[in-house]
Amino acid sequence: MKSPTTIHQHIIRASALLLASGGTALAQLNNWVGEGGATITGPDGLVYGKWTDSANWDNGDPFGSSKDDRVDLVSANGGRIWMDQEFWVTPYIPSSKLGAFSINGGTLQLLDGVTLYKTPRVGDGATIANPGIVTQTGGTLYMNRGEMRIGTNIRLASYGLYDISGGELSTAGGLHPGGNIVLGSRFNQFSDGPSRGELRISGTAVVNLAKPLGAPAQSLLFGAAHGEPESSVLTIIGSTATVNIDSLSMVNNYPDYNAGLIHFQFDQTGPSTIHLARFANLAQGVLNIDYSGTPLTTGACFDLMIADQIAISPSFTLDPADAQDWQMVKLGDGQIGGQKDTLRLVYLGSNAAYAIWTATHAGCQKPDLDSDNDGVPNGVEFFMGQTGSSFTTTPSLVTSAGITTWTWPRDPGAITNYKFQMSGDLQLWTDFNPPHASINTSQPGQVTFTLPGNSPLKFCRLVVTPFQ
Ligand SMILES: [Ca+2]
Repeated sequence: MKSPTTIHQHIIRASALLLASGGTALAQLNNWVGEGGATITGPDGLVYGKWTDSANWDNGDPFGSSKDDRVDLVSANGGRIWMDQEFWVTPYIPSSKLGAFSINGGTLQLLDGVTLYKTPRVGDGATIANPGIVTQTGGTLYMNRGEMRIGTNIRLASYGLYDISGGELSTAGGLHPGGNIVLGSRFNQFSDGPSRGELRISGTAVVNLAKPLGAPAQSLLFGAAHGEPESSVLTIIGSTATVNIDSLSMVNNYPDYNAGLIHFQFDQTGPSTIHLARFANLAQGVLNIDYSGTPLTTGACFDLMIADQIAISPSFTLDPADAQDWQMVKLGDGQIGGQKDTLRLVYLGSNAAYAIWTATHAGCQKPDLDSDNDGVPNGVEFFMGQTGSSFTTTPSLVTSAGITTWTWPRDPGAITNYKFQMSGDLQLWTDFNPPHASINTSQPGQVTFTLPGNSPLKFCRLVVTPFQ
């Protein structure tokens, strides 16, 4: 008998963030505090018109009573406006600076907080019925040193939304790079009742949050919250936004509260991945997934975050309803300065064990592919308990006392269907399905196939099908 070949086949349907540098930039910052003219020329060499320049506003009265202000790209000053007042978008305060606010073009540079770390606020003291909302469809809003609070609860109730579907929200550029954003408050829990602070990113939006120059050390923080609907929320919709965040922290000092919600809504084109220059600390909070695309197969993956370091605590969890279909997998060494870490979402489908295996070891590939190009399909490597990232040696036939056997290592935890097949011509195959007298599974870590003696069949193979 010709020695059978060891065909082992699986058959399946079968930016660098821009930071001001050193003392030179800070000296420039200080110079801006006292500016009171109608225009200033920034260190970027560009001229900014002061925000009271009525030509820059749709109603010419940003302090007025319309509470519906809008900044557009205008010819004057190249469409650039700087603001030396506090930027409060909330209908709560009778003498409020702004109500609902939209930016559709041009550049709005917030200057407050240069030395005092003042706080641009969205929705402070507002309610669901009368929220504070910033809508950005274009243009650029440069935050600055200081802290933008969306839905802060210094007042009893708060309801704030920064909804950006186009243009750029940045703490990384402009005149004063280096602020931070808080959803809710980092000092207080959300009060009972419908309080909410949300940063919603969709469309072609670009969000660039740089490393803060002052405290706190994270560029995006989630305040203590109770979860939907009273929560601190980051929503990422679709796959076409750009999200670059230096650092993100979901942790608070209130054990009875979570640290908010990250909400991804996407279809088969995937989510916009959050890229973090430094770290994501996911100590508390909830990950909520809304998938609305075409049906997925076991092991389909989506990368939600890529960072220098991602830390996930057990108290950061998938929404219970999502956990039936999805699981989080973290890749990387978890070290600052090491390889990048990835927070990956994997669709469990009909075989959660294979899904997690391929998300971890095989680039989310299907079982019939060969992620490490060593000739052993992913499904077989999964069966063997291999990592799929190094050359895998497959077993040879052993003949003893006239009996030929083929023994495969098997991961007892690798739930999968398998069978042996033999053929005389590599065309027609005869199945040997377990349980079968020729297949010995008495050892949990291996499977031995005893080839039939005096068989005209010359070839054999192992077929692994983790899912149909
Ligand atoms: Ca392989």
